[in-house]
Amino acid sequence: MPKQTPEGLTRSQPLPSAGAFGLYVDFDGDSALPGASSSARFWSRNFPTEHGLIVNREWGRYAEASLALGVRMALELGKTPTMFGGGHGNTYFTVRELCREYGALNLLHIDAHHDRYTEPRLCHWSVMSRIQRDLPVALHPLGHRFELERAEAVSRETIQGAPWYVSWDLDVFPAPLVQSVMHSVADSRSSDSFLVDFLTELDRFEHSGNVVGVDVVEWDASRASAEEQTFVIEIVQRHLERWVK
Ligand SMILES: [Mn+2]
Repeated sequence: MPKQTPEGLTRSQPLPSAGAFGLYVDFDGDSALPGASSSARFWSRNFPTEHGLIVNREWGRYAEASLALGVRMALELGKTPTMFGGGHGNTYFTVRELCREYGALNLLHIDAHHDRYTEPRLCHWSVMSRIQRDLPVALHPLGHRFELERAEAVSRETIQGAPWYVSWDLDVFPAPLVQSVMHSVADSRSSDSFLVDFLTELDRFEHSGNVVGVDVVEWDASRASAEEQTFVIEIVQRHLERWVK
């Protein structure tokens, strides 16, 4: 077990979670994250699901439509679309499709970056602005700490009765916990106290049975050390088990 891993964060069984529909994204969109292509294999190996879809970069401009298709396939099977890998811009397409289904969403946005710059129209650093402008979504930031003064304003108001979507950018973790990201953001706390605070904050957002979509994005598994890979698997699994029934 990695030394940074706090007590109690142990791996039980890998997914499949019976309720998850895996969208394994071999498509980093605009994030230019080196090695994102091998991350799809990493995710599908470590988080296998009974039903799922690998979204290949060869699909080019159809990749985005295929994300919406994957969400639709998940809904038809009564499962929770769970997107692994790729750039954060892809979140726009899963969230948009889920809004069509549920009318509105509360979105828990876990990230070191706010992703609420207003330009360009849609990329991995403007995706949450775009979502907020186009879609009936309330954003709930968690872990944001980079250039907050440049973030488009957000309403923390929860949309009553709307289900939740969890979007988890793995660069929320400072090095040395997670380093294989495009733009790591330092944190003044030690790794241990960051984790304690982070897990406490995350625990405040428990909406059992009410999470209708999840993504885990912006990480290059192929560059990560074995220790970092283990950390990511354990912490992601621990929370997917709660969110995806
Ligand atoms: Mn992000």
